[in-house]
Amino acid sequence: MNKKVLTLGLMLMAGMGATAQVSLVNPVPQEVTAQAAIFEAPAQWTINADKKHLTGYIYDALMTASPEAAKKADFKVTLGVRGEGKVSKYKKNIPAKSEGYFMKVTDKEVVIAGNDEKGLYYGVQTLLGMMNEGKLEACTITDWPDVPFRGTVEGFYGTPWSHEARKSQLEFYGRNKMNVYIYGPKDDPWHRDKWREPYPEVEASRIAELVNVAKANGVNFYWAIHPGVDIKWNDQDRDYLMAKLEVMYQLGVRSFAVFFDDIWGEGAKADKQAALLNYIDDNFVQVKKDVAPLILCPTEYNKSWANDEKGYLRTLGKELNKGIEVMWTGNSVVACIDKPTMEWINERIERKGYIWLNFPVNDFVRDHILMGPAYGNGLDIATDVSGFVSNPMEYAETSKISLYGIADYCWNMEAYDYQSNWEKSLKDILPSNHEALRTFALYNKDLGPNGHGFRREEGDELKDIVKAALEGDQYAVAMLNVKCNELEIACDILLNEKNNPQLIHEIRPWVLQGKNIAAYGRAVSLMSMFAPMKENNASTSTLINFENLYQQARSLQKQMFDLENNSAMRHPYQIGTKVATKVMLPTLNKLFAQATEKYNEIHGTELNTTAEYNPYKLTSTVAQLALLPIKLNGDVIEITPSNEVINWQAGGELVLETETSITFQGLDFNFGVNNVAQHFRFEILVNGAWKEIALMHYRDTDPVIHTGNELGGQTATKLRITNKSGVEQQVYFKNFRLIRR
Ligand code: LOG
Repeated sequence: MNKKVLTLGLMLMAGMGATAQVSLVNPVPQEVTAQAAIFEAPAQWTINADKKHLTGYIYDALMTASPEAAKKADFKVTLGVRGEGKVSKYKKNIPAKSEGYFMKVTDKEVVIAGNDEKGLYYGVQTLLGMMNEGKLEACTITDWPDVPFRGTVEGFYGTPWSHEARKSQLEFYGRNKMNVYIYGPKDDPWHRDKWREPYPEVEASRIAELVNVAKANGVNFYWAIHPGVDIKWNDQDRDYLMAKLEVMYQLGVRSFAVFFDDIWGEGAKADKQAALLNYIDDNFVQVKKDVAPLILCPTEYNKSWANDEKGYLRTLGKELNKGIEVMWTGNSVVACIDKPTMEWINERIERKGYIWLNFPVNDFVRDHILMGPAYGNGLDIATDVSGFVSNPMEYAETSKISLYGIADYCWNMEAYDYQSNWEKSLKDILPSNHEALRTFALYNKDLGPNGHGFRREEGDELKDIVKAALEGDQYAVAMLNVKCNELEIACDILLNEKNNPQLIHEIRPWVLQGKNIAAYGRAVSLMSMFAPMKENNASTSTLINFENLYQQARSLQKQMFDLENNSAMRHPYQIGTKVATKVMLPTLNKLFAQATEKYNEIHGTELNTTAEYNPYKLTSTVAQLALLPIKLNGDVIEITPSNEVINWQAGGELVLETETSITFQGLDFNFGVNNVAQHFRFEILVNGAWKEIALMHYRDTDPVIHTGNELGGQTATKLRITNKSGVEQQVYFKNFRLIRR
């Protein structure tokens, strides 16, 4: 008996919306012929397939449509892989492409014919995606992926994803036809700092489980090791590394990566890295036979850090065994990828680069959450890359918005339409309230100023209203008021949304800030309407008059500030909970100032017109430090940390300036390196003259740098830190805290 019948329990959902069913599928299939005939998905199906397809992950995926089986059904679902009798009729229709499939849907039957097993699996996913609303559409589909390896690298700094989050990701990748998940969270100790040690039992069993969940979703689970911080190029460390890989192999892992990013010194040598990788390839990958080609993340992983004279990349290109993949983040750490990017790197590494896209990762802008579309990568690079993976946020569920786009982009690049993909993604992630999610996400796309200079569009749809409102058009001001009302409605709906609790948990701090901004916007737009009026209705019984609205707006400015600095709410490493920073909030701040000025003019009052205020300014001749934002947390002035290695040139300086002089209480900062204080000079500007203050470490083993008692009580307007060593210093910029009195 190779027939099985299965019931589809999706009838309840029938009748929703008239969207063409094929258009629900993500990624967008390559070739579709649809007859525009939409019909109810039948309740029961007979499966017509070779026996081997009646168990296993493909069959299980199909069964997720309905766990119930029925005895009889006229509707037939034929499944098969090229070469099997059941699909021999369709031999010519099957695309000769890895992971490709042909599919036919009529009101009598469905045929899915894969070019290989994975193709069959993806055909099933297309069927499930199409049926999402209980209907099917008559069509034929010929489909295959453009990029052979597509997925994610969990490669960010910060809290690693939870076990539950990872399982949910893997399921999401299967549904969206991504086939790679690289496990490499920077803050998993056994990935980086304790790379020589095996995982403790609980962690080990979780990895073993993830390997299985990955398999069940057609995903390759790669485990990455990050030994570069302290590796010695000797046999002992090589053996440690091989032993660790073996332990991981025993847990079921069959795909491996070795990362050398964000390090310097001994570990960063190209010839040594190549020799190690080749050794692993020759003595592990090739010997085991069931292990995927190795992936290397190099130390010079982007063009801005590549030193052509020293030839690091060309050494890798020449010396690394041919099958080994080399990762690349583009022209800089955070960059979009285009044709020239790929031509530049591919020539040097003598193979196609494997893209590590640093989007939507937010570990360098932890005050922002990124909910915008994935756009800006060239649509013509499918044949120039060997793989394409995205580094997401530590907010796994929220990252799915952008990942939905990455999946589509990698599968069918030329047809990728990021806007329509984004609209679809919101429905996929929160079907019950996607409009509220969309409204909120509109204000959470840009990253704000950041050390990598990477920005995103946000608020383009507001540009006309904003321009008119700032020119005094009252209708436009009223429209801004409406937009703020919508934002508030969206935030309130989301706070009480029950269908995706993980998503709501992740975005909650920003939703609360969104409510503040919405209320602020309503107050400011009314201020703008009331300001030109001669009468200040203060004497009437209503509270709605300019001065009360002004007080309300002031209060909301403070509430926003308080929320930003609320230690229960903000990220422990970086102050701030920023929403709508690109267009809406700056516009409201300008309107606030305009309206208050106008009111002062008419009424002779002296209300403070400054809406947002940062009395601190950072400048630096060290390029990587120049753009780091400054935050004030009570009496603590902090410079936002950077994750990368800072190449601090000889004589390079960092200057912090304050608008009015401040009296210091203390200062400490951490460059992540022991005994490095001796290479830096710290000075403060007192009465127009620089005054040096000694720096020290409390212990040889503690990288934190302190200033001792000398600084306390001094008053200055500027401070600067200079590399006085005469040579470039490589340091981290882990934190910087100045405490004022
Ligand atoms: C790290 C990565 C981090 C990302 C964004 C790579 C290859 N490495 O600057 O772990 O999440 O940038 O901050 C990186 O991108 N270093």
